Amino acid sequence: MVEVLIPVRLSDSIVAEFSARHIVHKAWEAADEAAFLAQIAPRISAIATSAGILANGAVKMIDGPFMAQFPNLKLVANLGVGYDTIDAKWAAAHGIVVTNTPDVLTDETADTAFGLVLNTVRRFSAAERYLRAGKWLDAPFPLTATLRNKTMGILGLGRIGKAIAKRGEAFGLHIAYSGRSRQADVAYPYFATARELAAHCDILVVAAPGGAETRNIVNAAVLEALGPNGFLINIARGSLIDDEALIAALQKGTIAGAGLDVFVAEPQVPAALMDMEQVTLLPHVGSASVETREAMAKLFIGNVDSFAKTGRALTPVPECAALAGRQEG
Ligand code: 8YV
Repeated sequence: MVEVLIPVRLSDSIVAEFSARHIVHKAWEAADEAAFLAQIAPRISAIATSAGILANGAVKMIDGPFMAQFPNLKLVANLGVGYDTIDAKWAAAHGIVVTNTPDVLTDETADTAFGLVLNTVRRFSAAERYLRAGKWLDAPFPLTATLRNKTMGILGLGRIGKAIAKRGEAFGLHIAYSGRSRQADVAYPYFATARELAAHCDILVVAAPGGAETRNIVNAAVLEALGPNGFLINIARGSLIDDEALIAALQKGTIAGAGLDVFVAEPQVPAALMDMEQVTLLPHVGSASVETREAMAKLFIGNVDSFAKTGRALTPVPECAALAGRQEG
């Protein structure tokens, strides 16, 4: 049993699971968060969090100053594979292991990405709106673009990127990729920059981690390179795309369309995107099936349980892998 701080509102079932085995402190319920944290700080050895949105619309950042409040903190467990709200480098440098929930959501998220690809290129949502509005009675829905003979460029060929590529291959798409470095065991053509990849492909799928390194990596120049027949799909984080540039590109026809599951200030979605027929918008549902969210919750809680029992976490993030290996078993 450990004392766990939960800074953001998590589902009742997850909080109940934690409470059954640990002492849980629900920071989101405190009227005065600072006073609440000051009172319990020395007792906290684990934080269980997610890229959760607070009541005021802000995202809870687990950064150095936040973690530094807890002198005995050893673990920050994240519900989700993306941990851009946690400063993992700072944590590793201060003996704190960060964990995430990889693998269990890979296929679900890749399915969602591919659903967005199909939906955006073939305009299925727009076609359904057309039918429901009774317009089919007047005329057939306009012909759309196709996936035939197209190239899908994947920006960020990690676990999820590779699963998207596999789906693309099954649909007969050519695959290319860009990322921090060329991968020795991958035969797809590699492009060193997002711009070069965009110039080479018809459908640019963003699947790289969020954070400072990738902020606005898809900018006006990348969209220009993608071109008037190109589609942009984002399944990663809103922060990777320069929103203003994207809206301008869609308005001017610099690109053909976009499929977006994530947004910079979600759940807020830029008003300009809302009325665009060439855009598919999803409310961050990449991993949101019952089974996958259960598997994520199990691994999330499992990391805290394992740490409490053995001193070792199950799935430390790469920044903390060496540190996790040195933890007392
Ligand atoms: C979740 C995600 O929506 O895993 C991620 O990084 O973005 C999603 O699976 C998020 O973690 C909130 O639970």
